[in-house]
Amino acid sequence: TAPRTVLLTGAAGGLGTLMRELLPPYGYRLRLFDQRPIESAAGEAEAITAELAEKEALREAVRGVDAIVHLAGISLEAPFEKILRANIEGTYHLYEAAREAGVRRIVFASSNHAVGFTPRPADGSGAIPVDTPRRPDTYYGLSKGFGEDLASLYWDLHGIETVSVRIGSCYPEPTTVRMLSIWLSPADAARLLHAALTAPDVGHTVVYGSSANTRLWWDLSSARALGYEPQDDSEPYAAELLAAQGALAPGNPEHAHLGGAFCTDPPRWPY
Ligand code: NAI
Ligand code: 15L
Repeated sequence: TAPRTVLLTGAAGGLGTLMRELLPPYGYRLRLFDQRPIESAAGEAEAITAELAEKEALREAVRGVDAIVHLAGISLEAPFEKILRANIEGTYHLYEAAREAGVRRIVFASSNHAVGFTPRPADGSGAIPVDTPRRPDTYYGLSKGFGEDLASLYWDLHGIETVSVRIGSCYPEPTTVRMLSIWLSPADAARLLHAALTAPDVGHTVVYGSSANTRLWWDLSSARALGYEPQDDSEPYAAELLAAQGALAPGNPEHAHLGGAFCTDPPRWPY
């Protein structure tokens, strides 16, 4: 049975806004948390405006929820001190609040950038396994590896279950050639979060988060084992993106790794 009330952190962000639309049809009532002020809509529980550093607000936010979807944090590269505060300390404060309140299940928005320096495999090979060694491409990616290890610790020590989802690129449409391989459609994101919230006995499970893309670079089997059945594929966008941008060039450092241009100094977005 689906958890009823779910705390959605990062609810004001891009993914949070999409999930506010797409998760309630699965039966969830969302409590919203973000440092940016937002108002809860009809059918949603309250919206809490606070930073992850505010422990009292976090305690209030987790009280009585059945599960947490943790999206809040800095979502691109930033100075280490900012990543430390928002993503590393912030995720720690969230897990501590969850432990104190007895919350049993968290879905953590990890990222492909936790393993971003992994060499780019052949399109469609699905070659990158979920237990590939961590190769963060940024302080941002490093913070996602920290979050995965924190989730592992809180499972082993405190019995709090987490699904860490290494999200590819979740936007309404893929906008780059790289995204053809790692795109997660918003509808598939909701399917995957629902599976991660409801699958039994996940302990700490790491999955990649993408649609069933023809050009997929990684292995979706641990996600499918949760009951996730992706319905979308980026391929209908391929011809137009390839015509406009060209194929990924092996000799180009922005194209050589899973993390794309996060792997250059300075990191670039979006390619
Ligand atoms: P976003 O930047 O649009 O949203 C993040 C939200 O978190 C913002 O509304 C921001 O105000 C809030 N936030 C940041 N620091 C906070 C703090 N210290 N306390 C409270 N709230 C804070 O990012 P997006 O794209 O919605 O991503 C959501 C999550 O998913 C992030 O953790 C990101 O790293 C992860 N992710 C997203 C991907 C994507 O394709 N959108 C890909 C891989 C990972
Ligand atoms: C991420 O982790 C970012 O949060 C998102 O904005 C995209 O840049 C995505 O990775 C990506 O790799 O395309």
